[in-house]
Amino acid sequence: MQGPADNLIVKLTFDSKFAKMIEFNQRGRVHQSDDASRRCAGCRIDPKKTIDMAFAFQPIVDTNLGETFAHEALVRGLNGEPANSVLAQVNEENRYHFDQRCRTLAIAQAAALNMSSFLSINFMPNAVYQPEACIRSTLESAEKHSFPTDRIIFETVEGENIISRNHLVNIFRAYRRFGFKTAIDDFGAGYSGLTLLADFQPDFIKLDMELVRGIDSDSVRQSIVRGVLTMCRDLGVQIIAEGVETKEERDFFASNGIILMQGYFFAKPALRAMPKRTADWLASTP
Ligand SMILES: [Ca+2]
Repeated sequence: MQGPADNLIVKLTFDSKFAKMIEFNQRGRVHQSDDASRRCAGCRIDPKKTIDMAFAFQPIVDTNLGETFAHEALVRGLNGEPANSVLAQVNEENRYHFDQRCRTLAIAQAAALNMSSFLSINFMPNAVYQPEACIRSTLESAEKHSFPTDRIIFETVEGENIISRNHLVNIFRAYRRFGFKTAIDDFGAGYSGLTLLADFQPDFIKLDMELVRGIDSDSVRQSIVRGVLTMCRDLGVQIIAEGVETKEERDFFASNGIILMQGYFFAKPALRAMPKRTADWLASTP
């Protein structure tokens, strides 16, 4: 015998601006249920305490236009303490709630700043149990704060702790279906590499700063990055060079057709604020 939950399937509908998740049964639309039996592992974990946090925003610059393409939301303590002081408090008990709260708070703070660029949010793949279920609070926050979901980028690194690459690829695919943009972070470093790209082609890859640093005088790095650029053009993936700190690094990427850049050369992250353009940034504006 089937109960109401047995007939429940999740469908996605999209209005003009915001993705909305609506649950249907065979007779039509039903209210979203908070029935504990249908909640997955993450929702059932009761965090011992909420971690205090705020966000700093750092621009990703479109160097062709001289404009801010996106702001990456970087977690900080309430008074701007470094990310590590916050991340050190994350454990098995609170990881799901921390990841969820990172998303909703980043969206709320970006909306409060009237951010009109893309918003790039870092997420933890091992805090996502079921992509479709675990995205609900993100969608609700976007709607509540009138922040369009098609202006949100989800970036992550393929960490050593994730359950499996298939899990991460499934998350990315689900997020793409929801209309979000996707990015592989720290591309070229450690676990974030070619085989992940072979399984999923995101909208962006963020070149790890170890490949960026001093590239203007390093022929090996230049060769690697040119190869990545050729590959990404074939795959329709856009490159973001992160950790750009000097004019020479900026000039190398610009002359090789890499338009999107992030780093201290343009602006440092600003706590609860969108950084103003630096003199270097203005000087490199066309
Ligand atoms: Ca990142």
